[in-house]
Amino acid sequence: MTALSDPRPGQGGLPPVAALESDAPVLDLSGEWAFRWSPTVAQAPDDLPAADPSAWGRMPVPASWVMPAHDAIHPAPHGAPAYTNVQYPFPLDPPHPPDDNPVGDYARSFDIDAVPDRAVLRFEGVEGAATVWLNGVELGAPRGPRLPTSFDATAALRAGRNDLVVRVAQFSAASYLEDQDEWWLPGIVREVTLRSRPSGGVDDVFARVGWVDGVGTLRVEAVVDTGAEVSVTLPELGITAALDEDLTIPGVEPWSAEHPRLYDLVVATESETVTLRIGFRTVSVDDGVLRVNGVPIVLRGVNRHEHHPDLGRTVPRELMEHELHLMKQHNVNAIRTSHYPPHPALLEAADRLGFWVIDECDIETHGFGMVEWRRNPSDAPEWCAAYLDRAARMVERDKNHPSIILWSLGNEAGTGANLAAMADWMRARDGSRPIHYEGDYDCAYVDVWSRMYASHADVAAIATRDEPALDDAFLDARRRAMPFMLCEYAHAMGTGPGGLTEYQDLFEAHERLAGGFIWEWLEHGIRRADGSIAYGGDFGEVVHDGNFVIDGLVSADREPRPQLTDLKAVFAPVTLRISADLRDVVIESRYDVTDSAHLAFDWVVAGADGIARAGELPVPVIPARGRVTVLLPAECALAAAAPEHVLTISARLAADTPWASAGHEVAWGQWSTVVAPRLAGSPVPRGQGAGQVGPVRIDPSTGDLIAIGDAVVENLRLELWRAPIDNDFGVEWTEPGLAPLATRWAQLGLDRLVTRRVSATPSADGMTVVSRVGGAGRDELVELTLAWSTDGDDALLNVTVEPLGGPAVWARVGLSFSLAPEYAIARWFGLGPGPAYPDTGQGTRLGWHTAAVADLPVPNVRPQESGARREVRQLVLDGGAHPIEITGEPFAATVRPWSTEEVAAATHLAELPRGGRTHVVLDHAQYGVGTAACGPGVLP
Ligand code: IPT
Repeated sequence: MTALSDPRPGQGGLPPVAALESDAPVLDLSGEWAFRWSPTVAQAPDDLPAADPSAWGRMPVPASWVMPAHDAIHPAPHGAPAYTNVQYPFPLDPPHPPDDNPVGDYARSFDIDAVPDRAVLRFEGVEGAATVWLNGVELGAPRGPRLPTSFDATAALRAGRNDLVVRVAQFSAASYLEDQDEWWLPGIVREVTLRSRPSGGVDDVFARVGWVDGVGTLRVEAVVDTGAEVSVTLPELGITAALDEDLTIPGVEPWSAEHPRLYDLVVATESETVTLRIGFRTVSVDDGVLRVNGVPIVLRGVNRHEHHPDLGRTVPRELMEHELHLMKQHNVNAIRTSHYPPHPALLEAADRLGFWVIDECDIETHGFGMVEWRRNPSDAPEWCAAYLDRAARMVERDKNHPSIILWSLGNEAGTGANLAAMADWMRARDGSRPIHYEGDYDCAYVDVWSRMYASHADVAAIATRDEPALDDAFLDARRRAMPFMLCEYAHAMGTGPGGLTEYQDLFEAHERLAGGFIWEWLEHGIRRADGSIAYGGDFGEVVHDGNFVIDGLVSADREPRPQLTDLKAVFAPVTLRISADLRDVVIESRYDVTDSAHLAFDWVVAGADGIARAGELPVPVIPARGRVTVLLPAECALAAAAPEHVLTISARLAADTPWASAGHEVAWGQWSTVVAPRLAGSPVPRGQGAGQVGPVRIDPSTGDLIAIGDAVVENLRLELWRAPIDNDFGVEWTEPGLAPLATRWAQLGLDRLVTRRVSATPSADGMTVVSRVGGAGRDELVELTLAWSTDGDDALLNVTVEPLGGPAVWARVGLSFSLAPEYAIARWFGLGPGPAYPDTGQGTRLGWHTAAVADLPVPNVRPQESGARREVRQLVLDGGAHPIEITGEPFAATVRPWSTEEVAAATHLAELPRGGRTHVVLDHAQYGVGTAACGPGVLP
């Protein structure tokens, strides 16, 4: 097994070719295979390929073998997932893997009637170092988990039964190139197929497609077996061409992510027909701006990993299709395939549904950054062939996809000659797509400038080409002439990210800025036998990076998280601004390519009792990047102007699309007259005697709030803390000298405030209670004054919070208390239905909302503060003795079946206690959430 220390590419494979749809027969070998696991290479039986697999366990193919979900069909040990971000889980001793190197042996048999002219055994992706035997003949050794390897299987194949055996060692030299921030999940993770290759068949096609000045261009190159006659046709256009002929095709519609127009291209010989779906488009960098078909584009993107909570690295096609529909529904128009080429089906879907794609090569050596990049493979000659091999296998497989507008060399691999060599090779093979790689800070070998998590201020400077100069004047001038993008920004971990709107405003305002990609689309949780979701460390890993792998816009089960709703609003391709005087609405298009003909507009006026009036809003077709002012119909303006009403104008799909039905809301704008909503006027029983203030009962000696009506209230107190969100544990990139917020709050003792009652003084119509509050051992005291009074019907509470020491940063300024668990329903007028913090909640809207208290917090895999509703003017807590209604100046309400301390103490969702009281926090102010888990903190 010394080959495991070989830094060169895999052995025995055929030259890489495009993934083509052909009429030649294909046998899909997916399904349950025989499987045997050994904890180390040394302990793996030396009996392959002859071993009899009948006594082995079972394992699905494709899937990662370490997943707990396989326990049912493979009860014997089969290893466990391990999560590391930057650090490798083994010492940096390239090119050697460690001795603790688990092995998975796979076997299956299949029958064929006859051996075809030629046969290819194709592995779409094997994670780990594989050796492949067919009928006892060694075919070769694939490397590179997210790239295909094809073997010529003709000689080894026989009519009747065939035996296929694959040994996979989890670690090898190749692992040094696969240090992406994700779980280590070995296995045959993509399909295995046996493909018949007819003599005289079409082995490879490269359709070089462009669209220049309104005219399509096309040149079809092909690799054809034994020089057979080839026909090239575009049936829809009635065009027949020769190979290598440069065609210009007037009148074709261009392809774009907004209008993904595809044409069939048929390449045929006598023995085989392959069909491609091509799109006419040209990508360029002109005047420092990224353009497609001459038009500047804004990437509203997400980073997408391939992960499944039960299968590991394998994502079933229907689920992948569902993900892309979700993205389209949420106004996402771009995907960076972080950090490796995706399953080929994703690119087919991206062409069809319309996404701008950055296809990224399967290379990351991030862990060498922890040792100042010493011995980084990216700059060591013995690794060059592996880098070039991966570049070629990506470009050759994916070269025909119109959705791919940029090739990316990889992620976080430092700098070095091997990356430069990849860029040179890619340019020579396919000069039609600019090259991306974020790690090349000086942009010596890329065509676009890309950064991660840059602050708003940095992006603003770059927008106007005012970035600090590089030392090298030539490189500086070159980089200054490039477009800019954020290949990662806004880390969507836990409660957050904040600051999306401010980034988007910059992207929309400056042509140099080509937009960016949120980190990241998907959480990588793994389901355990008890159904709970695991993160790093939960499988006993010695080194791991905890829950840093749980940072997505959707859960591992693809449930949208609140940040996806917010992102939809921020990414909206049209904006609607209703004038203060209800005269008109200004509608602005952020489409780069298409006009608004596919949209229909309507208006709704709603009040506390539901919809009052609604109608259509005729809007003229708005050209791409255009704007119209539309007068509001009298009926609409009149209804909206009535007291206590909210007007919402929506832009919706006028017709069905492949990803959403007609009526799907794309964007909206609001306008409202509601200042203080009508009180519900529910009668609250009230007692008599000392300490009774309207419906509220206060202990006359201590000043403690005892009850509201018949509802017992416990522990009314000042709250300055929150259960730290993931961002509160991060060091802000913009202020690296500052400790994380969670540390600063703990130093102040905000998580363990101690109260001293100073006075409880009766007043004419109530009582005034003064307390001093502070953290044990600290002198940053706060004086809290609760002045209770009544207007006869209601209890009025005037709260004064005065800091006596300082300065200090607080998570919030609020009051909390708890009620009996029967108070399990919340109704409010304010922003909703989802949560909002000062720098999030762009997707929430003003209105009357209802939710179960249990549904208000976000079910974060690692519990943390979540679920605040903002701009609340009226909150009704219901389900108990009688409704309790709270009104006031707009406040934030956090209502949950746990206390702040209980949320903070839990490390996993299942640890949160059940059946506890209903805890209510009413905030006058809250700290924002920012994105400091990875990136800048909260904007001032
Ligand atoms: C950046 C990585 O590219 C990405 O894979 C992920 O780890 C992300 O951070 C954080 O979740 S690298 C980091 C040093 C900015």
